[in-house]
Amino acid sequence: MILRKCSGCGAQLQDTDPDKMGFIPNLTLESKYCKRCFRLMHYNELPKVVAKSEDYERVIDDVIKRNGLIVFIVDIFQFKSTFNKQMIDKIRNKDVILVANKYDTFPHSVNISNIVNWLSKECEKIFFRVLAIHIVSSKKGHYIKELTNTIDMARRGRDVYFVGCANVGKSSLVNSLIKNNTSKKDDVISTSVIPGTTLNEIRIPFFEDNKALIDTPGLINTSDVLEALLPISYKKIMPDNEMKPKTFQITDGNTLSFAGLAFLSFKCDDRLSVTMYTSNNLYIHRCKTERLDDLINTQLGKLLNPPTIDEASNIEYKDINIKLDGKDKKDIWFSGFGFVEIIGKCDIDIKVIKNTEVYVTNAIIGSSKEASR
Ligand SMILES: Nc1nc2c(ncn2[C@@H]2O[C@H](COP(=O)(O)OP(=O)(O)OP(=O)(O)O)[C@@H](O)[C@H]2O)c(=O)[nH]1
Ligand SMILES: [Mg+2]
Repeated sequence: MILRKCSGCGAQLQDTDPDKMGFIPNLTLESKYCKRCFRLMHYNELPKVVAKSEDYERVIDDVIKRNGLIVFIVDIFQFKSTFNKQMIDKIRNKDVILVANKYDTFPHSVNISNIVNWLSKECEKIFFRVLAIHIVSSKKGHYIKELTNTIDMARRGRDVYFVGCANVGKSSLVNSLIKNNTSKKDDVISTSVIPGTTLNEIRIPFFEDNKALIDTPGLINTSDVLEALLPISYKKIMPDNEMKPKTFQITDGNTLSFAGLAFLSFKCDDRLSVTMYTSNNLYIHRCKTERLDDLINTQLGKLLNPPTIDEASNIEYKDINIKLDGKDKKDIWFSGFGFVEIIGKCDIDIKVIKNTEVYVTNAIIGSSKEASR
């Protein structure tokens, strides 16, 4: 029996069961990728077999027993839902570099040091001590060199483990580090929009002392709007280039919606400035609150898409209320599809797809519009 792991997803290669992970029709000593990863890489076919919570738990529990440097990756666009407390508690006592990935999705005018300060305050709030904070784009290669230098300094003869929630870009980051530091031009590890693409630990010898970059399966976030939708909608929701924020002057009785994912109905005495940060592919709608029920009844799955008509039939919403005192600029984050920056005192009734976590923070973008790249 040949014991080999797929270089794309880490699953044990096997040629007996096409429905199980790691399947390849003819397993030989030269086999590198399972059929799933081969089809993903060459035909962009989305994976049907995905990692489960047990895969993440098994690997992370093993990783924390080892003496490695941890690179903890969050998605800057989904900071609040991917800065996961459960995971942080596991890695608290390790040497950790915090990496906020997908910087290319943020407006280019945002000052990078303001974001680093904001991230460092979020770490302080929960007493999470990290060696360094980096902001990168794995996709565009932004600031990968700076991260490589920090890893080199902090590693001290150890392996480097890449951990984080599913879909934050762990595998993309490992690919980017390899491409930036070797002659390789193509991705080594499989990546996709489907949470749970990496199935097992993947060890890639990388350093001169034969130590490795080690990719791991992500923690699947069940409080994410993606859980309520089908892959057809993922690409509309996940920004793939620089977000173009949309600012509205809002008065009492106005509603703003992120397609059919969330509806924010404002009550306020004075005019508010509201800026929506989300994928450019997501339709933003403004209407009078009194028209909202009618709009949802007639347009959900049509103008208000995602959800698609098929998805809409299974979707449930929840209602929440948020009051802002208007003293500071605030962000309201929606796990999966972005955030809204609000300046002004208001009371907001929010109708949002049930799986979505909603968080309020001080504004991440801050007041500076100074260009930094
Ligand atoms: N815009 C943008 N997209 C990115 C970036 N990095 C990763 N992505 C995309 O995010 C999605 C998830 O990337 P992966 O690298 O598969 O994420 P992962 O953390 O390894 O996910 P799992 O293996 O499921 O845990 C893919 O569609 C990537 O193309 C980035 O820097 N910018
Ligand atoms: Mg992965």
